[in-house]
Amino acid sequence: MSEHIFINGHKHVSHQHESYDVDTMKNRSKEFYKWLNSRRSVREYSDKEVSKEVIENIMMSASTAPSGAHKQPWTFCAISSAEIKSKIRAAAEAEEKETYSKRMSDRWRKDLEPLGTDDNKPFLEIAPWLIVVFKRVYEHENGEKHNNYYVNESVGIASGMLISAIHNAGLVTLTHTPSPMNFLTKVLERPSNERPFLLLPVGYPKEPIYVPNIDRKGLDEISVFYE
Ligand code: IYR
Repeated sequence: MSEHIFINGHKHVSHQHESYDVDTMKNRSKEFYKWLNSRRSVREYSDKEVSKEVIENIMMSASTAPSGAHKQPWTFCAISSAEIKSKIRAAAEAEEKETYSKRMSDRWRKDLEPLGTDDNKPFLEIAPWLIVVFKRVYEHENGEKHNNYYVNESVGIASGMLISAIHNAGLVTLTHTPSPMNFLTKVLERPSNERPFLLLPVGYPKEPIYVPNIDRKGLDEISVFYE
């Protein structure tokens, strides 16, 4: 049995934390940054299969995220069914058609132009898996509704970890945000306490794959030090 103590009557278990010497820490942090910086959003996919076990591991990695009062207010729906993927594609494209033709400002359309996005979303059928992240706004407990805490923050962090886990598995994804997204609640028959948050295709990139030639902001643009 693991070593434990009680704090205010609540069990706390001993935690094994790994620390490093300064040089190792510098090296690890640099290597981790380089590895994360090699991730790119990919819009064109191969239909090559991805094992369900990999998807399960990826979702369990995301679910290690910190969350408000440890409520873990998320549900990850993993879809490989061709029938459901094509329903999602049809509904997403219908919304995106409206978005690109009517809802977007000229400025928004212009900002997206270098990224080459449009209302056509073939990846929703071609990628072997779609993961739809739902946020759980409240829970039902003894017939009562109890709101979860910091739901957007918690699910945003979990989604970031999901994207990193996909990258770690050697797969690619894209944060697709069809708007409005409520069609996903219907297609996936989710309960009323769940709201769609993000849709991520997961798979191998089409080969060869080309991505927009973008730069990421430098340290001086993203940070301020107070020493
Ligand atoms: N949701 C649309 C439009 C879109 C919006 C932004 I901001 C992007 O960075 C990319 C796309 C779509 O998924 O095409």
